[in-house]
Amino acid sequence: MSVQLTTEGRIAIVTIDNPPVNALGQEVRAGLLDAAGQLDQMPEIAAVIVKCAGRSFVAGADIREFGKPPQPPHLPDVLLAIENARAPWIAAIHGTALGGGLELALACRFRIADPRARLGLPEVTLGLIPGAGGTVRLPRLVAAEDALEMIVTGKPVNATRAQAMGLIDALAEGDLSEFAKSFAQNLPDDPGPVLGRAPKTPGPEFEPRAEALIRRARGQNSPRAAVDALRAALSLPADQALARERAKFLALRDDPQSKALSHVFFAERQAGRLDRLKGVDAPELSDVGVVGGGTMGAGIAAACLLRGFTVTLLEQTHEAAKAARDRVEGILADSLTRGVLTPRSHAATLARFATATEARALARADLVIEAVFEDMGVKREVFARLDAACKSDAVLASNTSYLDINEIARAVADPARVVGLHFFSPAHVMKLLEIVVPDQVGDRALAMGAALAKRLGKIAVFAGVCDGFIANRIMSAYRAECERMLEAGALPWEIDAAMVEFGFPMGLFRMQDLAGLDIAWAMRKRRAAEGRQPADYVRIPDLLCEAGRLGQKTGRGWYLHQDGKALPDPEVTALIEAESARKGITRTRFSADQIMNRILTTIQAEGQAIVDEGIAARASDIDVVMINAFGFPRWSGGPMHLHDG
Ligand code: 3H9
Repeated sequence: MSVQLTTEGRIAIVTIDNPPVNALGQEVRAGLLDAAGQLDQMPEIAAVIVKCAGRSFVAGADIREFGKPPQPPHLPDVLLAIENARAPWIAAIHGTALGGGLELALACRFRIADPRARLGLPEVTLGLIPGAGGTVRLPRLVAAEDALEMIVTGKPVNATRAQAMGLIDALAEGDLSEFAKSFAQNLPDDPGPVLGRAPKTPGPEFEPRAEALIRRARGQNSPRAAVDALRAALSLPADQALARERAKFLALRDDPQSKALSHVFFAERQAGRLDRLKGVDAPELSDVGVVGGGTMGAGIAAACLLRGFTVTLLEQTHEAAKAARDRVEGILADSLTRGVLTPRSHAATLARFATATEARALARADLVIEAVFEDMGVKREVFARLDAACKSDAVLASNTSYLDINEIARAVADPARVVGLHFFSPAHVMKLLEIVVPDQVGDRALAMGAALAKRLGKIAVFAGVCDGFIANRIMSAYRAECERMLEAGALPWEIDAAMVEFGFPMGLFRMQDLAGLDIAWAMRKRRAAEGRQPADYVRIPDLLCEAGRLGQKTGRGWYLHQDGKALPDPEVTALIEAESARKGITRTRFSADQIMNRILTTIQAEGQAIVDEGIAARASDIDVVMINAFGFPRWSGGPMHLHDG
């Protein structure tokens, strides 16, 4: 039984127990409706507390039911029964109250929460809008602008903010269940059902903000629908607004975007799982070492510090250590400015950070992440030093983005403790972590990688060893295809415009200008020296670099950068056209569709090859990587989902 009804004197307690996250599946909905019906027949009951067993309040509708024929009772009907119940219901919230879970709480007469709770309506992130009264009830409790933010961005708020907004009535002091009982015994005056109240009047900033949020969502449908539903809630009688909301919700549930986003939701959770790790406990992890304090190493150190680890950063000289410290402190200062850290937690975070120049400073580290220059000799030398200096069960990880980790692992006595942890820059911001699986790696090292990803709040994807692993290998393939299109007749800004229109936040060439063209240039030179240049090699990027055009930092790259704008540059057009002529290629125009077709076909073919070779465990891992590493539009479901969808 996933819903239990008990009584204590004049108080009834309805407990939802549906692991893992108390989703509102059919059995829970039926249980709640049944409880509401029974309670209406119990005149001795003066108040009803609804709470959850386990780690969280209700996390929403059961996403696994999406795509199946809906089974009654439907959530809106269950919530109306609760809202109109004879005795007032009180939601006692701990963990997260999300989506349908928050809608359940909104249908209650009162809401109280554990101070650590989080409340949100994340339906837009699944291509939906709240479908059980969320858009109608929320603006009857909180300011229209606050409702707009919550419903259209999908971002949850913490309990303190929720109380300040008027979303919850009280923060629990001490044990939530006990607090709920005492709240129920001393109920405030009954404010009546939420639907019976007038919606808040939007201020002048409501409409401009709504339009800005719609523009920001670009190709995604649900944010616009969410704004429309909220506008209806603010202007129509409640019953009509509820009907509007429901119709929009049902239409969106059948929209390919919501199917795609549900696919991504489950794909992201699956990508970080490996059969061989079933039953393997997460190793102890509190002390992290980082070797190399450049942009990547400093970002990794900051990411670890921000999530509570003790971090020691190793550099070669005192000057380099000082520069690394400055970088890390810069990131932490920025986190303080943005309110991620309070002055107190900022000081505590700094206190957990040390720099060093001797490897023995890493003797206590549970995990050491190497982020030094991409050179096999340098990396092997670092690993040999770590092997001698670190405790024998420390896991040693390399952040290499394309070197052979098997060869790096051979530099230590026990290769079982070497794993790849490939972060994306900036490491404290980007969500993806590729956990690279060398041939001789042990379960403990892999479990350490998975544990780190979880603690850092990152999305982990396991990848086999190959040149570029999953992300950079696909990136190399479609970059080469884009370069071939340049030779064949397209221009960089045409390719970028096609990608942006498709839904990427930025085109490939604009992104390269931002990152700088010199790193890839150095890599190409190294490959050429190793005789690894393909027959159809395109020289255009090299010609740009040779002309001193290294991207935004030199004011010129694929674009001309002037006054903060990236402008098409006739010099680049001339350079590209000259190269086509030199190769005897007759240039033809490409439409945006043709450009995207070629990019997608290349990504899908490379993705399939990666799956076929066993580098990725499943096609959906490719989707997770493309979305989280390169901004492939999430609402498309990713390249492989698009192909099979
Ligand atoms: C909605 O509510 C629509 C309504 O407005 C209208 C109705 C009419 N359903 O993420 P985790 C599973 S739309 C089914 O690893 P965490 C998840 O797959 C919904 N399953 O843990 C995983 O299973 P497994 C709006 C769900 O602690 C396990 O729970 N709600 C659901 O890092 C643990 O998940 C949302 O969008 C679900 N709703 O994070 C909330 N949620 O172990 C979506 C989770 O078998 N959920 N599972 O792989 C979340 O944001 C996070 O899961 C949560 C926990 C924060 C709750």
